[in-house]
Amino acid sequence: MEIETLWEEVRELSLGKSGRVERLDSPPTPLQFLRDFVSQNKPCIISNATLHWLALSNWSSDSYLIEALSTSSSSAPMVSVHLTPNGRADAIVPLNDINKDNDVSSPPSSASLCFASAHVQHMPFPEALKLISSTSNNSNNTQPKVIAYAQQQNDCFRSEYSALSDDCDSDIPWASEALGCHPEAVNIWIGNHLSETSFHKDHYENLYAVVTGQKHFILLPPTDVHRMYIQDYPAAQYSYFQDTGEFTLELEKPVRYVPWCSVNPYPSAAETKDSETAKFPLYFRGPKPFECTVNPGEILYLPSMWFHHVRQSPDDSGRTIAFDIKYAYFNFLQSIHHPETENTTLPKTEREDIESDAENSSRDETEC
Ligand SMILES: O=C(O)CCC(=O)C(=O)O
Repeated sequence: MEIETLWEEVRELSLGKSGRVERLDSPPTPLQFLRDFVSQNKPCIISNATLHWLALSNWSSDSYLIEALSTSSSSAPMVSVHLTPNGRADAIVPLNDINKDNDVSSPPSSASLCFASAHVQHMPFPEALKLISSTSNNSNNTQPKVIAYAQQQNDCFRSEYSALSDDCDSDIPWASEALGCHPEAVNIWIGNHLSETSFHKDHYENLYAVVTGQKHFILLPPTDVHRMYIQDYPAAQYSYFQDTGEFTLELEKPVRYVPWCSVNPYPSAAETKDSETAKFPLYFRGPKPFECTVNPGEILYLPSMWFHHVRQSPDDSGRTIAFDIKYAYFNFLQSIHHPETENTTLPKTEREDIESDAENSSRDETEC
Protein backbone atom coordinates (compact mmCIF):
# COMPACT_ATOMS: atom_id res chain seq x y z
CA MET A 1 0.00 0.00 0.00
CA GLU A 2 1.20 3.51 -0.79
CA ILE A 3 0.97 4.83 2.76
CA GLU A 4 3.05 1.93 4.04
CA THR A 5 5.72 2.62 1.43
CA LEU A 6 5.69 6.21 2.64
CA TRP A 7 6.34 5.04 6.24
CA GLU A 8 9.43 3.15 5.07
CA GLU A 9 10.71 5.97 2.85
CA VAL A 10 10.32 8.65 5.51
CA ARG A 11 12.17 6.43 7.99
CA GLU A 12 15.11 6.15 5.68
CA LEU A 13 15.05 9.85 4.87
CA SER A 14 14.73 10.86 8.53
CA LEU A 15 17.18 8.52 10.11
CA GLY A 16 19.10 6.81 7.34
CA LYS A 17 19.69 3.08 7.32
CA SER A 18 20.84 2.88 10.95
CA GLY A 19 17.30 3.41 12.26
CA ARG A 20 18.87 5.33 15.13
CA VAL A 21 18.46 8.96 16.11
CA GLU A 22 21.72 10.66 15.13
CA ARG A 23 23.91 11.79 18.06
CA LEU A 24 26.18 14.79 17.60
CA ASP A 25 29.23 15.06 19.88
CA SER A 26 28.87 18.80 20.28
CA PRO A 27 26.36 21.53 19.40
CA PRO A 28 25.93 22.18 15.67
CA THR A 29 26.41 25.60 14.13
CA PRO A 30 23.09 27.38 13.50
CA LEU A 31 23.48 26.75 9.76
CA GLN A 32 24.19 23.05 10.22
CA PHE A 33 21.22 22.71 12.58
CA LEU A 34 18.87 24.45 10.14
CA ARG A 35 20.17 22.65 7.03
CA ASP A 36 20.65 19.11 8.37
CA PHE A 37 17.84 18.80 10.89
CA VAL A 38 15.15 21.53 11.01
CA SER A 39 14.59 21.81 7.27
CA GLN A 40 14.64 18.01 6.93
CA ASN A 41 12.21 17.53 9.83
CA LYS A 42 14.77 15.17 11.33
CA PRO A 43 15.38 14.62 15.07
CA CYS A 44 18.85 14.44 16.61
CA ILE A 45 20.49 14.25 20.02
CA ILE A 46 23.20 16.76 20.85
CA SER A 47 25.69 15.58 23.48
CA ASN A 48 27.80 17.99 25.56
CA ALA A 49 25.19 20.65 24.93
CA THR A 50 24.65 22.08 28.40
CA LEU A 51 27.60 20.87 30.48
CA HIS A 52 28.42 24.48 31.39
CA TRP A 53 25.05 24.96 33.11
CA LEU A 54 25.36 25.15 36.93
CA ALA A 55 22.13 23.15 37.04
CA LEU A 56 24.04 20.06 35.89
CA SER A 57 26.24 20.03 38.97
CA ASN A 58 23.82 21.47 41.55
CA TRP A 59 20.32 20.18 40.93
CA SER A 60 20.75 16.66 42.34
CA SER A 61 20.82 18.26 45.77
CA ASP A 62 17.47 18.89 47.53
CA SER A 63 18.97 21.48 49.85
CA TYR A 64 20.50 23.46 46.96
CA LEU A 65 17.19 23.58 45.06
CA ILE A 66 15.12 24.43 48.13
CA GLU A 67 17.50 27.18 49.22
CA ALA A 68 17.81 28.69 45.74
CA LEU A 69 14.04 28.79 45.26
CA SER A 70 13.42 30.16 48.74
CA THR A 71 15.57 33.26 48.25
CA SER A 72 12.88 34.74 45.97
CA SER A 73 10.14 34.83 48.61
CA SER A 74 9.78 34.95 52.37
CA SER A 75 7.54 31.86 52.46
CA ALA A 76 8.22 28.49 50.78
CA PRO A 77 7.92 28.83 46.98
CA MET A 78 4.75 27.29 45.53
CA VAL A 79 4.89 25.11 42.41
CA SER A 80 2.28 23.30 40.29
CA VAL A 81 2.24 19.54 40.67
CA HIS A 82 0.15 17.11 38.61
CA LEU A 83 -1.24 14.29 40.77
CA THR A 84 -2.60 11.00 39.40
CA PRO A 85 -3.11 7.50 40.81
CA ASN A 86 -1.02 5.90 38.03
CA GLY A 87 1.48 8.46 36.68
CA ARG A 88 -0.54 8.89 33.49
CA ALA A 89 -1.90 12.42 33.08
CA ASP A 90 -3.37 13.62 29.80
CA ALA A 91 -3.75 10.00 28.86
CA ILE A 92 -6.46 7.60 27.79
CA VAL A 93 -7.61 5.57 30.78
CA PRO A 94 -10.73 3.55 31.68
CA LEU A 95 -13.28 5.69 33.50
CA ASN A 96 -13.41 3.11 36.29
CA ASP A 97 -9.60 3.05 36.53
CA ILE A 98 -9.25 4.22 40.10
CA ASN A 99 -6.95 1.90 42.04
CA LYS A 100 -7.70 -1.02 39.69
CA ASP A 101 -4.30 -1.13 38.01
CA ASN A 102 -3.66 -4.72 38.97
CA ASP A 103 -7.10 -6.05 38.09
CA VAL A 104 -6.45 -8.33 35.11
CA SER A 105 -9.91 -9.87 35.11
CA SER A 106 -11.74 -7.20 33.12
CA PRO A 107 -9.94 -5.44 30.28
CA PRO A 108 -11.50 -2.02 29.61
CA SER A 109 -13.92 -1.66 26.71
CA SER A 110 -13.19 1.31 24.45
CA ALA A 111 -16.64 2.74 25.24
CA SER A 112 -15.55 3.37 28.83
CA LEU A 113 -12.30 5.13 27.99
CA CYS A 114 -11.73 8.83 28.61
CA PHE A 115 -9.03 11.49 28.29
CA ALA A 116 -7.98 12.03 31.92
CA SER A 117 -6.34 15.23 33.17
CA ALA A 118 -4.38 15.31 36.41
CA HIS A 119 -5.43 16.96 39.64
CA VAL A 120 -3.24 20.08 39.69
CA GLN A 121 -2.15 21.14 43.15
CA HIS A 122 -0.05 24.16 44.06
CA MET A 123 2.20 23.09 46.90
CA PRO A 124 5.39 24.29 48.60
CA PHE A 125 8.41 23.21 46.54
CA PRO A 126 10.02 21.17 49.37
CA GLU A 127 6.78 19.18 49.73
CA ALA A 128 6.65 18.53 45.96
CA LEU A 129 10.25 17.34 45.92
CA LYS A 130 9.63 14.99 48.84
CA LEU A 131 6.52 13.52 47.22
CA ILE A 132 8.30 12.90 43.91
CA SER A 133 11.47 11.40 45.42
CA SER A 134 9.70 9.27 48.04
CA THR A 135 7.92 7.35 45.27
CA SER A 136 11.26 6.37 43.74
CA ASN A 137 12.77 5.50 47.08
CA ASN A 138 9.81 3.37 48.12
CA SER A 139 11.61 0.22 49.30
CA ASN A 140 8.63 -2.15 49.74
CA ASN A 141 7.91 -2.09 45.98
CA THR A 142 4.18 -1.42 46.27
CA GLN A 143 2.55 1.04 43.87
CA PRO A 144 2.10 4.34 45.76
CA LYS A 145 -1.42 5.80 45.87
CA VAL A 146 -0.42 9.17 44.47
CA ILE A 147 2.13 9.90 41.78
CA ALA A 148 3.39 13.44 41.52
CA TYR A 149 4.82 15.12 38.41
CA ALA A 150 5.88 18.76 38.93
CA GLN A 151 5.12 20.48 35.64
CA GLN A 152 2.92 23.10 34.07
CA GLN A 153 2.97 23.82 30.35
CA ASN A 154 2.69 27.56 30.67
CA ASP A 155 6.34 28.68 30.50
CA CYS A 156 6.64 27.65 34.15
CA PHE A 157 10.44 27.85 34.35
CA ARG A 158 10.34 31.57 33.69
CA SER A 159 7.60 32.12 36.32
CA GLU A 160 7.36 29.56 39.16
CA TYR A 161 11.05 28.62 38.95
CA SER A 162 12.56 31.97 37.90
CA ALA A 163 14.83 32.02 40.98
CA LEU A 164 16.80 29.18 39.33
CA SER A 165 17.32 31.04 36.07
CA ASP A 166 21.01 31.82 36.71
CA ASP A 167 21.75 28.09 36.68
CA CYS A 168 20.92 27.68 32.97
CA ASP A 169 21.18 29.66 29.74
CA SER A 170 17.98 31.52 28.95
CA ASP A 171 17.81 29.89 25.51
CA ILE A 172 19.77 27.50 23.29
CA PRO A 173 21.85 30.01 21.29
CA TRP A 174 22.45 27.92 18.13
CA ALA A 175 18.75 27.01 17.99
CA SER A 176 17.57 30.60 18.56
CA GLU A 177 19.87 31.80 15.80
CA ALA A 178 18.83 29.06 13.38
CA LEU A 179 15.11 29.49 14.07
CA GLY A 180 15.29 33.29 14.19
CA CYS A 181 13.44 33.61 17.49
CA HIS A 182 13.65 33.01 21.22
CA PRO A 183 11.72 30.17 22.85
CA GLU A 184 8.00 30.72 23.17
CA ALA A 185 7.96 28.66 26.39
CA VAL A 186 10.47 27.02 28.71
CA ASN A 187 8.84 24.32 30.81
CA ILE A 188 10.49 22.30 33.56
CA TRP A 189 9.39 18.72 34.31
CA ILE A 190 10.34 17.03 37.62
CA GLY A 191 9.19 13.41 37.83
CA ASN A 192 10.14 9.87 38.76
CA HIS A 193 10.12 6.42 37.14
CA LEU A 194 6.31 6.29 37.21
CA SER A 195 5.66 9.64 35.50
CA GLU A 196 4.72 9.05 31.92
CA THR A 197 3.55 11.24 29.03
CA SER A 198 1.27 9.58 26.48
CA PHE A 199 1.74 9.74 22.70
CA HIS A 200 1.00 13.20 21.31
CA LYS A 201 2.48 15.75 18.90
CA ASP A 202 3.22 19.47 19.21
CA HIS A 203 3.23 22.16 16.57
CA TYR A 204 6.44 23.52 18.13
CA GLU A 205 10.07 22.70 17.46
CA ASN A 206 10.89 21.05 20.80
CA LEU A 207 14.29 20.87 22.49
CA TYR A 208 14.37 18.52 25.49
CA ALA A 209 17.35 19.22 27.77
CA VAL A 210 17.96 16.68 30.54
CA VAL A 211 19.54 17.96 33.75
CA THR A 212 19.44 14.89 36.00
CA GLY A 213 18.16 11.32 35.49
CA GLN A 214 17.31 10.10 31.99
CA LYS A 215 14.37 10.56 29.60
CA HIS A 216 13.27 7.69 27.33
CA PHE A 217 11.44 8.64 24.15
CA ILE A 218 9.51 6.66 21.57
CA LEU A 219 9.24 8.70 18.35
CA LEU A 220 7.16 8.36 15.21
CA PRO A 221 7.28 10.72 12.22
CA PRO A 222 4.14 12.70 11.29
CA THR A 223 3.54 10.40 8.30
CA ASP A 224 2.79 7.56 10.78
CA VAL A 225 -0.40 9.34 11.91
CA HIS A 226 -2.67 6.36 11.06
CA ARG A 227 -0.64 4.18 13.40
CA MET A 228 -1.68 6.32 16.38
CA TYR A 229 -5.44 5.60 15.99
CA ILE A 230 -6.46 9.14 16.95
CA GLN A 231 -10.04 9.21 18.26
CA ASP A 232 -12.28 11.60 20.15
CA TYR A 233 -12.46 10.79 23.88
CA PRO A 234 -14.65 12.48 26.49
CA ALA A 235 -12.53 14.68 28.78
CA ALA A 236 -12.39 13.69 32.45
CA GLN A 237 -10.70 15.13 35.51
CA TYR A 238 -8.98 13.48 38.46
CA SER A 239 -9.66 14.99 41.91
CA TYR A 240 -7.40 14.07 44.80
CA PHE A 241 -8.60 14.07 48.41
CA GLN A 242 -5.66 14.51 50.75
CA ASP A 243 -7.51 13.43 53.90
CA THR A 244 -8.37 9.96 52.51
CA GLY A 245 -5.54 9.73 49.98
CA GLU A 246 -8.10 8.70 47.33
CA PHE A 247 -8.83 9.91 43.77
CA THR A 248 -12.06 10.27 41.85
CA LEU A 249 -12.25 10.48 38.06
CA GLU A 250 -15.30 12.37 36.71
CA LEU A 251 -16.35 13.23 33.17
CA GLU A 252 -16.39 16.95 32.45
CA LYS A 253 -19.83 18.51 32.22
CA PRO A 254 -20.91 19.56 29.66
CA VAL A 255 -19.17 16.77 27.74
CA ARG A 256 -16.09 17.89 25.82
CA TYR A 257 -14.31 15.63 23.34
CA VAL A 258 -10.53 15.56 22.94
CA PRO A 259 -8.88 13.95 19.90
CA TRP A 260 -6.02 11.84 21.28
CA CYS A 261 -3.72 8.95 20.32
CA SER A 262 -5.21 5.63 21.42
CA VAL A 263 -2.01 3.58 21.51
CA ASN A 264 -0.27 2.82 24.80
CA PRO A 265 3.12 1.35 23.84
CA TYR A 266 3.49 -0.25 27.28
CA PRO A 267 0.21 -2.07 27.90
CA SER A 268 -0.68 -2.72 31.55
CA ALA A 269 -1.38 -6.20 32.92
CA ALA A 270 -5.08 -5.77 32.07
CA GLU A 271 -4.27 -4.81 28.48
CA THR A 272 -2.12 -7.70 27.26
CA LYS A 273 0.22 -7.21 24.31
CA ASP A 274 -1.98 -9.59 22.26
CA SER A 275 -5.18 -7.66 22.92
CA GLU A 276 -3.44 -4.34 22.16
CA THR A 277 -1.95 -5.75 18.95
CA ALA A 278 -5.41 -6.85 17.86
CA LYS A 279 -6.77 -3.33 18.51
CA PHE A 280 -3.85 -1.39 17.04
CA PRO A 281 -2.17 -3.64 14.46
CA LEU A 282 -0.70 -0.76 12.44
CA TYR A 283 1.27 0.36 15.50
CA PHE A 284 2.34 -3.01 16.90
CA ARG A 285 2.92 -4.75 13.55
CA GLY A 286 4.24 -1.76 11.58
CA PRO A 287 7.86 -0.58 11.35
CA LYS A 288 9.63 -0.38 14.70
CA PRO A 289 9.24 3.08 16.27
CA PHE A 290 12.43 5.02 17.00
CA GLU A 291 13.55 4.79 20.61
CA CYS A 292 16.17 6.94 22.29
CA THR A 293 17.43 7.85 25.75
CA VAL A 294 18.56 11.38 26.59
CA ASN A 295 21.19 11.76 29.34
CA PRO A 296 22.18 14.72 31.53
CA GLY A 297 23.91 17.39 29.46
CA GLU A 298 22.20 16.21 26.25
CA ILE A 299 19.42 17.79 24.21
CA LEU A 300 16.94 15.98 21.97
CA TYR A 301 15.77 18.08 19.04
CA LEU A 302 12.27 16.91 18.10
CA PRO A 303 10.81 18.57 15.00
CA SER A 304 7.21 19.77 15.11
CA MET A 305 4.42 17.25 14.49
CA TRP A 306 6.48 14.17 15.43
CA PHE A 307 4.56 11.86 17.77
CA HIS A 308 6.33 11.20 21.05
CA HIS A 309 5.83 9.12 24.18
CA VAL A 310 7.99 9.88 27.22
CA ARG A 311 9.14 7.90 30.30
CA GLN A 312 12.05 8.46 32.63
CA SER A 313 14.62 6.91 34.97
CA PRO A 314 15.45 8.87 38.12
CA ASP A 315 18.91 9.82 39.47
CA ASP A 316 20.16 8.70 42.90
CA SER A 317 17.97 11.33 44.56
CA GLY A 318 14.90 9.68 43.02
CA ARG A 319 13.96 12.13 40.28
CA THR A 320 14.42 13.24 36.70
CA ILE A 321 14.63 16.94 35.93
CA ALA A 322 14.39 18.11 32.34
CA PHE A 323 13.42 21.10 30.26
CA ASP A 324 11.13 21.25 27.32
CA ILE A 325 12.07 24.35 25.33
CA LYS A 326 9.46 25.24 22.73
CA TYR A 327 10.19 27.31 19.64
CA ALA A 328 7.37 28.55 17.42
CA TYR A 329 9.31 28.56 14.15
CA PHE A 330 6.17 28.85 12.04
CA ASN A 331 5.12 32.09 13.78
CA PHE A 332 8.57 33.51 13.06
CA LEU A 333 8.40 32.58 9.35
CA GLN A 334 4.91 34.03 9.18
CA SER A 335 6.09 37.33 10.62
CA ILE A 336 8.76 37.86 7.93
CA HIS A 337 7.79 40.53 5.45
CA HIS A 338 7.75 39.51 1.78
CA PRO A 339 7.10 42.37 -0.70
CA GLU A 340 5.11 40.17 -3.08
CA THR A 341 2.57 39.20 -0.44
CA GLU A 342 2.25 42.72 0.94
CA ASN A 343 -1.33 43.18 -0.19
CA THR A 344 -2.43 39.59 0.10
CA THR A 345 -4.85 38.79 2.86
CA LEU A 346 -4.86 35.25 4.14
CA PRO A 347 -8.01 33.15 3.78
CA LYS A 348 -10.17 33.53 6.89
CA THR A 349 -9.61 29.98 8.23
CA GLU A 350 -5.85 30.28 7.95
CA ARG A 351 -5.92 33.66 9.68
CA GLU A 352 -7.99 32.19 12.51
CA ASP A 353 -5.57 29.25 12.87
CA ILE A 354 -2.60 31.58 13.20
CA GLU A 355 -4.39 33.84 15.66
CA SER A 356 -5.43 30.91 17.80
CA ASP A 357 -1.87 29.46 17.66
CA ALA A 358 -0.56 32.74 19.00
CA GLU A 359 -3.16 32.76 21.79
CA ASN A 360 -2.44 29.16 22.78
CA SER A 361 1.30 29.37 22.57
CA SER A 362 1.93 29.25 26.29
CA ARG A 363 -1.11 27.32 27.44
CA ASP A 364 -1.76 23.63 27.93
CA GLU A 365 -2.52 21.90 24.66
CA THR A 366 -5.34 19.44 24.74
CA GLU A 367 -5.27 18.24 21.21
CA CYS A 368 -3.24 15.29 20.11
O1 LIG B 1 8.75 15.24 29.66
C1 LIG B 1 7.63 14.79 29.48
O2 LIG B 1 7.13 13.95 30.23
C2 LIG B 1 6.82 15.22 28.30
C3 LIG B 1 7.30 16.43 27.58
C4 LIG B 1 6.55 16.58 26.28
O3 LIG B 1 6.22 15.64 25.64
C5 LIG B 1 6.23 17.87 25.74
O4 LIG B 1 6.51 18.88 26.39
O5 LIG B 1 5.69 17.93 24.63
